[in-house]
Amino acid sequence: MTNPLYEDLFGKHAGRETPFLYLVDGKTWTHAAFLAEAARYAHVLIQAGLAPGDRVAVQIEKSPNALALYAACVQAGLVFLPLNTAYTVEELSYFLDNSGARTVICDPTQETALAPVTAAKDICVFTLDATGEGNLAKEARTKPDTYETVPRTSDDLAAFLYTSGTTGRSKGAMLTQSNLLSNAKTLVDYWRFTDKDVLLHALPIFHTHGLFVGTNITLLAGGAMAFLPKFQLDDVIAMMPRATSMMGVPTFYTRLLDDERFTKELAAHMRLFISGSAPLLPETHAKFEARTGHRILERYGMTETNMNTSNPYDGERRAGTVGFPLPGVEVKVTDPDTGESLPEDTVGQIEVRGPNVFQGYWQMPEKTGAELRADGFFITGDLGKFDKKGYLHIVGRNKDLIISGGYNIYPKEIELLLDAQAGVLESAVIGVPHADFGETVVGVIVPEPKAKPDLEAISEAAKTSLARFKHPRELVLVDALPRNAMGKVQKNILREQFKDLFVPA
Ligand code: MCA
Ligand code: AMP
Repeated sequence: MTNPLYEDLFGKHAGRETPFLYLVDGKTWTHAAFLAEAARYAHVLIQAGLAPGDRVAVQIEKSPNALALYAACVQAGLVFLPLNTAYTVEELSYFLDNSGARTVICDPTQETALAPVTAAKDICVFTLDATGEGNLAKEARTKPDTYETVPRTSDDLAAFLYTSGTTGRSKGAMLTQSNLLSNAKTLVDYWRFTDKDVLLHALPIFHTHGLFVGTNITLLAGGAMAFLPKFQLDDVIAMMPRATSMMGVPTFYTRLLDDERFTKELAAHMRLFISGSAPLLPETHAKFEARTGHRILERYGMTETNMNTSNPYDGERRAGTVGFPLPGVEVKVTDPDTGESLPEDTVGQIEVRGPNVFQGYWQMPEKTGAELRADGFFITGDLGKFDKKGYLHIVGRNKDLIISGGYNIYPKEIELLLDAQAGVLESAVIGVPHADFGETVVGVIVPEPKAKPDLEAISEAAKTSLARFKHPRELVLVDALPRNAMGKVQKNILREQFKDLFVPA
C-alpha cells in the first residue's frame, strides 16, 4: 500500500455513491462527492508550491469542506495542522512560527487580521468559510476531481496537534500515519463500529476527539456521520433519530440531561454513547442510565497518544473509571520518584506505551525527553490507580492543567499574562467547579504594594491575547498566595478557598 492512511480511511470509498455526511439542513454528502472535493483541494495546495511533509495550518469553521481538507492533506502527503477557531491572531502567530507552516487556511473574515503575520513570514493564505466558500473553494472548482495519491509510509507524519504545556508554551505533538491508523483499527473493533453506524458528530474537528476518534473510526468502518457544525441542543435532538452512536465530552451529556426533550424514547434506538476528554461524574453516568437505560462508555485519551483505555463494550461499564488498557496499549501506574510500577489500588503516575504513542514534540527535544522515556513509555501527567478488577481510575493530575468543557487550559500561560499587567505583583490561576464546563478558570491576583490593579483592563488584555475559553471567568485580589516550605504556591488551598464561586455550596 502506498499511502496506508489514505487508502484505509478514504481511498477505499472511491466511487461510493453512499451517504457519508448527513447535514442539519437536510443535505447529504456522498463518499464520492467528499473525495472529489478533497482531490480538488489537493491540486490547489500542491500547485501553490507545497511539498510532501510540509505543514498546513488550518483554522476554519467545521464543515464538510473543512473535513475534505484533512483528506486532501493525507492524500497529498501534507502534514495536517488543525487549530482551534477560538485562537487569537497572537496565538496563531506562535503556531505558524513554531511549526514552520508555509500555508494557512483561514476563514475569509480573518484574512485581514492575519495579514501582518502572514506577510512577515511569507506564508501563503487560502480562505474557506463555513459554507464551503472562499478562494480555496474558488480555485478548487477549476481542478480535476481525482488526484494521484502521494506515496507515504506508516512512519511518515500525518498530523501535528498542538497541546499546551506547563511552561506556557504550546508543543506540536507529531503523529504518524500508523499512530492514527493503529488506534482507529483498535477502536473500531473494541466499540464494534460497522458500516451500519451513523455517528452523531457534534465535536469540533481540530482536536483528537472529533477528528481522529470520531472521524477516523467512522471512515475505517465505512459508516456515516450526522455532521453538526457544533454542539447545539436543537440540532443534536433533531439529528439523534438518524444516528446509532454518539461521542462527546461530559458537558454534552449534562446539557442533554438538562433538556426535557432528551427522553428514553429519543435514545431508545441508539447503540452507544461514549464520553471522554474530561472526567464524567458518576452522578451524570447514573442520571443518564436512569433517563435512557444506556450506560455511557467512558474512555481515556490524550493528544499525544490518541486513546489509551476504555470501558468494555460488553462487560461492566464502571462509572468513575476509564476502563482497561486497549489491546496493544500498555498502561502502568508508577512511582513518580523511582519510575517503578506500583501495586493495584495505589495511586501513581500513569504511563503509556504502544503504537498509538506520538513521535515527540516538534523541535523540542528536551520536552520530549522529559515526557517520553527511552523505553517508549510516555509519562501522561495524569495520576491514577488500577482497582482489583483491572479498571483504571484517574484520580488527579501531576500537571497544572484545567479542563473546561473538554478544552485543556494551562494556567501558566494565563499567569504570564496576568503577571505582566500594571499593578500586579504575581498571580495564580486555578480551576474551580462549574456546572456546565466541569471546571472554569479563576485568576487570583496579588497587587504590588499600594497598587490597585484595574481588573477590567486586565480582562480586556486577556481578550487580545488569549482564546475566549481560556479567559478567567473571575479575577480576585488577595494579599498573598499560600506557599509551602519550598516556596511553591499551594493551589490546592486556593481551589478550596474559591470552590463555591460558581457552584454555591
Ligand atoms: C465555549 N466557551 C467556553 C468553552 N466553549 N468557555 C470555556 N470552556 C469551553 N469549553 C465560551 C464561548 O466562547 C462563549 O463565550 C461562552 O463560553 C459560552 O459558550 P457556549 O455557547 O455555552 O459554548 P458552546 O459554544 O456551546 O461550547 C461548549 C462546548 C464546546 C460545546 C462544550 O466547548 C465543545 O464542543 N467542547 C468540546 C471540546 C473538545 O472537543 N475537546 C476534546 C479535546 P462568550 O462569553 O463570548 O459567549 S481532545 C482531548 O481532550 C483528548 C485527546 C481526549 O481524550 O479526547
Ligand atoms: P489533551 O491534552 O487535550 O489531549 O487532553 C488530555 C487530558 O485529558 C488527559 O491527560 C487527561 O487529563 C484528560 N482526560 C481525557 N479523557 C479523560 C477521562 N475520561 N477522564 C478524565 N480525564 C480525561
